[in-house]
Amino acid sequence: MIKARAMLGAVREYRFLGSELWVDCGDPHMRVTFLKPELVRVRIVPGGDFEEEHSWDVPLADEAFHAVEVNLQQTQHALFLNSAAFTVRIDKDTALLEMLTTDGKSFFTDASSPVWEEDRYWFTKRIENGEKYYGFGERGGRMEKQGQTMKNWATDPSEPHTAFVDPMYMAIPVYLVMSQNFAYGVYVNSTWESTFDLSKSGQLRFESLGDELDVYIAYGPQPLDVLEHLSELLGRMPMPPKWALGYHQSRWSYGNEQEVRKLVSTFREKEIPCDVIHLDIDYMDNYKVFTWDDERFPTPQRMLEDLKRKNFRVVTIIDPGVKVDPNYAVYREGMERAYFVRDARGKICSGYVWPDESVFPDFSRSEVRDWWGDWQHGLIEQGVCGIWNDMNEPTVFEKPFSLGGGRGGTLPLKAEQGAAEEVTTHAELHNLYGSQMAQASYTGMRKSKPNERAFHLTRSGFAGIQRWSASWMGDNGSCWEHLEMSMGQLINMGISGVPFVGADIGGFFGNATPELFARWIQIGSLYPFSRGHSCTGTIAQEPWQFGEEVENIAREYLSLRYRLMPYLYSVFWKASQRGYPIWRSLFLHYPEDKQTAHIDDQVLIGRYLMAAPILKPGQTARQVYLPEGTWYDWWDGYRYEGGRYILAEAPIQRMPLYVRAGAVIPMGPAMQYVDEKPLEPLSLHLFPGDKADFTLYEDDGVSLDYERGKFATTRYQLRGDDRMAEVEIFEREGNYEIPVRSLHVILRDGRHYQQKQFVDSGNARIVQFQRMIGL
Ligand code: MIG
Repeated sequence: MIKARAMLGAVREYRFLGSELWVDCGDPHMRVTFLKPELVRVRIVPGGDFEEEHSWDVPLADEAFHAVEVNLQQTQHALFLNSAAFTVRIDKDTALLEMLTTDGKSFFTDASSPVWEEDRYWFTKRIENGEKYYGFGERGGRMEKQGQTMKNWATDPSEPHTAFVDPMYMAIPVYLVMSQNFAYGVYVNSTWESTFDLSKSGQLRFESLGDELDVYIAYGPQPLDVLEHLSELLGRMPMPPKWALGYHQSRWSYGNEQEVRKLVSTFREKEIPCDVIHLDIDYMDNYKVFTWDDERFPTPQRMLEDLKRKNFRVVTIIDPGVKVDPNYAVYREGMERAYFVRDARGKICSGYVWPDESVFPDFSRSEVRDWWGDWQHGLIEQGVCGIWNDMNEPTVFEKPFSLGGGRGGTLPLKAEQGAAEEVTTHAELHNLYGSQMAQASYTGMRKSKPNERAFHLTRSGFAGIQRWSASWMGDNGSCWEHLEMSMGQLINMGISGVPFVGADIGGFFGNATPELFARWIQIGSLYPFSRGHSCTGTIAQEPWQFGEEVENIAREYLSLRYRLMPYLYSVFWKASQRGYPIWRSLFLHYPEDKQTAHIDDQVLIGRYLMAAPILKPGQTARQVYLPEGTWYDWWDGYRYEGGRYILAEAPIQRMPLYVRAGAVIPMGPAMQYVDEKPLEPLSLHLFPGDKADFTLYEDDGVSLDYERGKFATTRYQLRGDDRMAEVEIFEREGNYEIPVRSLHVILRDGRHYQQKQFVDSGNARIVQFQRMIGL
């Protein structure tokens, strides 16, 4: 029997301070604080010694929220803390917690008392009938997570990604629950190693190292409302530079300047749209960060300028490991200033990564982050446009790679990190290492170019990583299972607060077949972050490497991405404003439709567009679920009644794609790179049916002026009935100047297209069409 150090007892005393309730329940003390009517924070700690704030805290401080009115009621058995949105009930005999909706449904209810035992604590929550569990950050396996045990510990998994791979690179203790007729979400504020255990039916168990149980619960009732509240707490993605929404091409590695120049000219010759080239580790001199190999890349600045002139941006990889080499300035400086992580006895922690023996900056200290940003400045000055952080779990090996590397691990858990006044162990900050490195890098770029948006990509990160970075799902493989896995993975990342995500198109390890690549680029062209990448030693996987047919497919789907840019960019804006995912599971928009609960082989891109990619070899048709309502086939306009499965034809050239009846999708001309041409014409594709409301967002795409209000929004409202369809175009708002342009309003009424043309000078107008339904 485990002897508990502490458990909850009866409520002995309580104090109510307006929006916060303090409860003494035996040894542990509890604080329940409403930050918004829909967001509550519950902290419980033995002895009642609540933690001070840390500089590295992820959630927004309580003081940043406006105080909310809550009222306290009590009965003989319980205390009830009521906000306008929901109630927290504390049982007087046991101090167990129950959350209640206004119509009395329970959620996030203790199954038993939390327990504190030695260096850890755990809590258990009842899983109510019919609940479904999503999110939990970056995982393998299916979208809905009951039955799984999921560890939060940033790791480079040594085994291939399967349904069982766990943990992975990111640690994001955030989840969303769909209950009977409402949704709620949870963020557990622990950076320590922790585990969500859903293996026992009817119960969620969370166990973490550390002492203070600190958990935030957001109530919907709609799932998107939950994501909005959680993202207010954990932060949202800033608008990325628009070019970062273009296609990215990477491989390990484009080895020299000629190869890169050839690569970019091939994209343009073949008219395959592309904006960004990634340089993997071999551009560096002996893998020393912030250097160039001067044989492979003798004139980086000139190369970067030329590429920029051709409208290609370059992103370079930067790993955290700094090569131990007294002749290397980054190492020397970091040593002199004591910026590298040390163990408790003051010895620098070194280990083996690409540069051989390396040391690791302590990114939890602000002066170290600034220093790193300053080193990065050189690359930015030379013309590098974005930074890609890899190995930042951090992953550290036992032996030199020339001797096989030995076991992959991380820094010693007892190593010390943090500023002098808040020194703690690596064990506590490990999960933040990737986020803090991304923060250093992102902030550094912002400092280097004060009025430019920064693009950063990271492999590791913690909750809130979206404030600094896009992320990709690490080392997948060129196999159908991984194409399929990317769907649920990216959907769950969005639910966990990280909207700008992608997986390596074509697969990293191994070699894609033409068919696999074709199917992958079809859906990959609609990934929020769309990048092809491939491991060293594999076949070339650029879009033209698989023959003409596949090349044409890549061109067609990437061109579609670029034509959809006005729509996509507006969906990104929603993500930055509200924290809504870009890639959305069907249940986020159809929470009442229980069929959608497990569908992770289809995805909504924004509100209106639904992709149903082919994820199996040899398939030329698939089952597609159409939620309630009417749907149009994107390609041929065929109209379907939803609330049922259909069989979709999908010859190799075709990825099934649908639009909700009741959609406004703004599109632009095809382009070779983002903003190659003005939005001329702006095409407004209308799909009549239900009412639709869409706001087009426009700004200069590169500067931070939008933060000071320099942007334009245009609201469109579609309505009508079986006989007519009408779109109301509201007057353009905001103070970003848009030249007069032509506007094509296109009614896509099933197979019938009707088009009307106007001059668009931002004025309001109503455009009407007679429908030809049934003709
Ligand atoms: O030890 O930089 O996930 O994208 O190409 C492998 C080389 C290190 C792992 C990354 C991958 C990258 C590779 N890196």
